Amino acid sequence: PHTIYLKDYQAPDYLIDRTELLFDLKPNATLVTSRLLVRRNPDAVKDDEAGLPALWLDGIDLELLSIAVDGALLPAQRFREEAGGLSLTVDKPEFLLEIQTRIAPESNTSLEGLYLSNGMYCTQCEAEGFRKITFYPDRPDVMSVFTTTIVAPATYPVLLSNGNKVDSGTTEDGRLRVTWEDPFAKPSYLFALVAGDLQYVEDTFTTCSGRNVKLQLFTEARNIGKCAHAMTSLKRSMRWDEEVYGREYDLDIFMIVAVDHFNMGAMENKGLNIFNSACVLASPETATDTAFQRIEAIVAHEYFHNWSGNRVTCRDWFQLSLKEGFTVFRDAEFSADMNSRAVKRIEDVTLLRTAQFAEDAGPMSHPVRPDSYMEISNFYTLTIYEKGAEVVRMIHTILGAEAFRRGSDLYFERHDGCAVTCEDFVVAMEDANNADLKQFRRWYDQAGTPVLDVQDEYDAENATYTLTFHQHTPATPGQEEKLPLHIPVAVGLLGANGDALALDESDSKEKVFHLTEATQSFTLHGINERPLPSLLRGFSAPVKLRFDYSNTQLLFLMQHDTDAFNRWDACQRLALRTLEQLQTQYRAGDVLESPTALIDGFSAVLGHTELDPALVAKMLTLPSAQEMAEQGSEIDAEAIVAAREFVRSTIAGALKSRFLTRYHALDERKAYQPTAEDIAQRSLKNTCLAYLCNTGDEDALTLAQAQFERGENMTDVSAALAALVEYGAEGVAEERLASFYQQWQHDTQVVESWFGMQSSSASFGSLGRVRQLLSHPAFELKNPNKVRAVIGGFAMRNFKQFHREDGSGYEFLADQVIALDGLNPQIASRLVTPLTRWKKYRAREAEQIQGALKRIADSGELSPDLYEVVSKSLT
Ligand code: DPP
Ligand code: ZN
Repeated sequence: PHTIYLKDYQAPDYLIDRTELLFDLKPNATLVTSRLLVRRNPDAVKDDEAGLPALWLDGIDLELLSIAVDGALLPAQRFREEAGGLSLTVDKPEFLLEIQTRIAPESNTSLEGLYLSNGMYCTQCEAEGFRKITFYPDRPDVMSVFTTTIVAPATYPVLLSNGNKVDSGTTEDGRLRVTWEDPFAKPSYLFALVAGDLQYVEDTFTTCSGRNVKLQLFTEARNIGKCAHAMTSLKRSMRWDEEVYGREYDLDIFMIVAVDHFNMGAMENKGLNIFNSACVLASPETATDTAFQRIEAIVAHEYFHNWSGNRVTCRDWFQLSLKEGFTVFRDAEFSADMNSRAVKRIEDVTLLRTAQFAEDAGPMSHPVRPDSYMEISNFYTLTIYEKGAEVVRMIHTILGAEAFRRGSDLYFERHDGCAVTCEDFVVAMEDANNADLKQFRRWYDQAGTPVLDVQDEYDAENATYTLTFHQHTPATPGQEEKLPLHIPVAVGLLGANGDALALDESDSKEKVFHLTEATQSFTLHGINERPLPSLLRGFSAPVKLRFDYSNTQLLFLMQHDTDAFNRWDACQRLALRTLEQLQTQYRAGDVLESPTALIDGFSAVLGHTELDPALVAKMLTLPSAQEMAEQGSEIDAEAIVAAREFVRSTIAGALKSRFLTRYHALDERKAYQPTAEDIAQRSLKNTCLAYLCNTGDEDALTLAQAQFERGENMTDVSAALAALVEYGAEGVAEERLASFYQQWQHDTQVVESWFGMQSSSASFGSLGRVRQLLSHPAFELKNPNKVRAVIGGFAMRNFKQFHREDGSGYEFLADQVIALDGLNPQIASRLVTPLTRWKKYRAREAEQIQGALKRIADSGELSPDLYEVVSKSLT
C-alpha cells in the first residue's frame, strides 16, 4: 500500500456529465452495464498540447466484459487493466463510454460495493466502494447525474435506487424492471441500490414551501413493527433543519432501508439512506432508551447530510470532516433541542475525552484535515467526526448563533452542487460576517490535544481577578512543532454563597475569553470577593484543562455552578483525582483509603431531587476504566480495575439506603415512552439499581430480579439483567441469560445486545465465556454487529478481562483480527485499536501487546486497512 498526500491533489482530467447504469442482478454473476457521458475537464491541470491525457477509471474485483466508445468496441491496445483500475486512451474531448462488467455480490464479504445481506441486495459506496461495482472515476469531485435501471427476478419485488422512480415494468422473460433517476448531480460514493422482498411503512412530510414528500422505511417483514420511532425522528429532523438552518428537502421521496450486515451505522445516499438495522429499528419491548436516542441522532445525522454532504460535498477525502464534523455538530444540536442539552453535551464530551483524546495521543493521531493516508476507510475516526464537530462548535461560539447562521447560509448558497474544502467552509463563515479566523484555521491542521494550564490571582485591594492561561499541544507523529491555537474559554465566577458574580458593568455572568497566545492573562474588575472560577463552561474547547481545585472547591461547584455541564465536570474531576490516588496506593501495596470526599459529593447529589435525574445519573457514574487509562500517564490495568472496583463498592455500601430511597421513588409504573423526562427517570433509577446490586446484598438482587421479571420495557429489563450478570451468583446469571435468550432468539437486535452484555461484563465475560459465545449458533463472523458485540465488547469494553495478566486477551484479539482481515478489512482494522496504544502501558503489558501486534504483522499479506494501522502502531 502507498501513501496518498493532500499536497498531490489535482482536479480530475475528465468529468462524467451523465451516468446510466443497468443492473441485471444474480447472486454470483450480476451484469453491470454503464453508459457514461465523458467530457474533458476544462479546469484540469494538464494542458492538451501534447495530446489528451489517458482516462483513468478505478475498479477492483471486477470482471471486464467489454468497452465501447461512441458505439464502437475499443481495440485492445487502447486500454490497459492495471492494479486498481483501467486506463483508456480515447483521444477525444467528449464521448460516450459503454462498459460491461460482471461482479459476484454473493461472495463479497467486505460489505463494500454491492453485496447480499440475508438475501437482500444492498450497496455501500462511501468512501471507495463504487469501484467494486463498475469502472468509474471513483472520487468525490466527479459529480454526475445518475439514471439506474435494475432488473431482477420477481422474488425481489422491491427495487430501489436514488432519486425518483421514472419507469417500471416486466421484461420478456418475466423479470421485474425499474428505473430511477436522480436529478441532482452527485459523486459515486452517494450511489445506492437495494433489491429485496421488503415491506415498508409510509408517511408524508409537508415542507416549508408546501411540497409533499413521501417518506418510506423499508425492512424485512419481521421488523415492520419497529419503524415508528425512526419515522418520527425523520420528520422531526426535517422540520428542525428548516427551522434552524433554513434547509428544505429537495426530492419528492425520501427512503430508508434497514440492513443487518453493515460496516457503519448508516449511509446518507441521496434519497435512499441505508441503515444498519441496529441504528434504525426499535420498539419499547426490544430496544433500550439508549438505542432510541441513538436512532433519533443517526436518522437526523444522515438526513442532515442531504445538505451538508450531498448538495455540498467534499472535493477529496482529506476534507471528510467538512461534511462529518459539520453534520455531527448539527445532529448534536438537534439532539440537544429534542432532549436534555446538558446530558447530550456530557455524553459527547465523555466520548471525546475517552476515545478521541486517546486516538490523538496514539500512533494514528491526525489532524481534523489529515494531510496523508494509506487507506481512507481508516480515517472515519473520532478525530474527523467528534473533534471536527468541536471545531465547528468553536466557530459557533466565537461568532455567535446568528452570525454562524449567516455563514452557513452563505456556504450552502455559494457551494450548492459543488465539491469543496474545509477552507471554503471557513471562508464562508468569515465572508458572511467580516470575521477573521486566520489563526483559528490551525485547528484543522494541527493534531493532538492541547493542554490548558490555568492560574488565578485575586487582588482584594483593587477588586481585580486575573486568570492566566498557558496553552501547550504535545508533539504527535510527524508534527513536532505546535503553534498556539485560538481557544475560546467560557468562564463564570462563583461567590462565597454560591451566587454567580457579575463580570462587568453590564452585569453579565459569563464571558468567553479568546486565547490566541501561548501564555495570556485576562483581568476582571469590580470583583469584590475572592471568587471560585467555573472554567471552560459547556466544554467550550476540546482541550485538557488543568486548574488546582481543592476537593472542597470541587464539591462547591458540584452544588452551585449554574453551568450544568461544569457541575458534572467538577464531579468527574473529583472522581478522577480520587481514583488516581487509589491507584497509587494500590501500586504501593498500601491499604486503600475510603473515598470520603466523593461519598459526600454523591450523597449531596442524590439529595438534590430538583436536579434533572439524567444529570444526577451522569454525576453518579464514575469515569470508565478506558477514560482513566487515557487520563493517566502510564497505564497499569490492574491498578485501574482495583481502584475503580474499590470506589464503586465503597460508595454502594456507604450510600445504600439513599440509593434505595431514590430507586423506589423513581420506580413508577407507566406506559413506556421515549421522552426526555421518562428516559431521565429510568436512567437514574437503573443507576441506583446497579449500585444497590454492587453491594451483593440479597435484597438488592431480588429487586433486580423482580424488575427483570416484570418485563415492562427493554430499558428496565436489560438494566436488571446486566446488574444480575455483573453482581449476581454465576449460576443465577447463567439461568437468566438463558431464559432471556429463549425469549428473544428470533430478534437480531436483542440477540446482539445479549452478546454484548456478556462479553463486556467484568465478572462474567471471561475469555473462556467469550470463546463460547463465538461458537454460539447465533454468532456470525460475517456480521459486523455481532463481531462488535462479542469481540469488541470484550476488547473495548471489558477492561478487566481483556487485560488479564497472562496476556491471553491480547493473543485472542490478534487471532480474531487475523481471521477477520480476510473477510472484512474495515472491521479488522477497527477491532485492532486496543492493541495500538501499547506504548502507554507498563513494561509487561506493553511487551505482550506489542508481541500480539507483531504476530498480526507477520501473519501474511494484510489488507491495506489493517496494514496501515498495524505498521503505524509498530513504528
Ligand atoms: N455513513 C457515514 C456517516 O454518515 C459516512 N458518511 O457518517
Ligand atoms: Zn456522517
